[in-house]
Amino acid sequence: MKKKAFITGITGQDGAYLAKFLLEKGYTVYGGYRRTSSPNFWRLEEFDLMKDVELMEVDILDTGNLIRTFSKSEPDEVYNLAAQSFVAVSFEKPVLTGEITAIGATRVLEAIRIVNPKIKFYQASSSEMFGKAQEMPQTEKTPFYPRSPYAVSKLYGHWLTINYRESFNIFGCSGILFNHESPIRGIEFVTRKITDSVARIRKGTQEYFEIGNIDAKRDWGYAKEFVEGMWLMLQQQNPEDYVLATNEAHSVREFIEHAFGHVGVTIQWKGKGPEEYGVDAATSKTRVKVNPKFFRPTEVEVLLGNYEKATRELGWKPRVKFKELVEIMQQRDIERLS
Ligand code: NAP
Ligand code: F7E
Repeated sequence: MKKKAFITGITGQDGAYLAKFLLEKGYTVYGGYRRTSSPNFWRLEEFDLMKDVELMEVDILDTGNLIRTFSKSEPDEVYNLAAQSFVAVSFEKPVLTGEITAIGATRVLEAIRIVNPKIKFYQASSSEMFGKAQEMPQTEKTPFYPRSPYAVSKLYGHWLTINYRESFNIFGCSGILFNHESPIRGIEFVTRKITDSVARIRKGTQEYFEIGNIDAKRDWGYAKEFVEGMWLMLQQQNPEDYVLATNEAHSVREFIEHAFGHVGVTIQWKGKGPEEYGVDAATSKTRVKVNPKFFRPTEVEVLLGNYEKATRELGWKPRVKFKELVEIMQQRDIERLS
């Protein structure tokens, strides 16, 4: 019998990669999308998955909707990827972020508990839960210190997954995933914002772009590899939580330098703090400007993940590291414009 998986958040970055991965494993894949006035399937189209994924309209704000959806699709595994996932927006929409990202996970777990508590459950937890990091690098045992309404909401979903595992014996795993990026990353996240802007500057259709805190450091991995880790967690004997990361931290500044480096431009930094800007060393044209409007009320300065447990127990490890990731993303954005 073919295994069946249900993915909430099918229209997002990880939804597309996970759907592709599970289809290749021979799963029947159901994808939950929320109703919007215009279709939002560009990632599934880019991966040519529209004909293979069984799309079902489901909103994680609505428990009854989830119950009916799981009753109809009868999944063996549910991957809860749906979230209001943009940290910056969570400061402006904390209630909505909580409804979707925290209580949304509760609704999905409740639907599983009611429809079939044997369904295996993956919760998309986040390195943002470490926030003001209490140790370097961070492991599954590092104390949490969330720094945004998004991170607080993810922490709620994280602990609820553990609670449903302990209270109701639900096979629930939390993947504490560090930033993972790809050519289909949302354009508002810093990596894709940079590679898209650099491609436009190269083409001559954009002069410069504006950026926030360029000294923030992240542990950036490749989304295509991280979705395999999600699946591996649900194939184990016992449900547990795992960190997926690359164990390398790089700054936004370095990301900008490498992205421009890929198109043959050397960036020279001038000025300080909110006045800082980057010029093309060959032409002296300004290509990047810091704009404090992109600063966050509370920042996560540096995240660095230790993925030893995932390697030991799942056999998972990242292959694509920082420089290759920047190149993959930059190259795709150049191709998109040509
Ligand atoms: P993403 O691209 O922002 O995708 C989020 C998905 O959630 C989209 O499909 C979105 O639908 C959907 N969604 C939002 N509100 C919904 C609702 N009320 N009902 C149903 N669906 C809803 O995020 P991602 O990068 O793929 O990340 C996947 C998950 O992993 C998220 O939970 C994220 O918080 C978490 N995570 C991501 C990272 C990372 O670095 N990418 C790291 C750790 C954890 P629309 O397309 O309609 O907006
Ligand atoms: O910011 C800084 C910003 O928005 C990264 C989500 O997938 O990963 C993601 O959250 C860093 C921050 O991602 C700009 O201040 C500077 O320090 O790309 P980001 P994020 O906040 O790390 C985690 C693991 C998730 O779980 C989330 O769902 O870059 N930064 N200048 C900027 N960030 C943005 N977006 N735009 C800027 O102009």
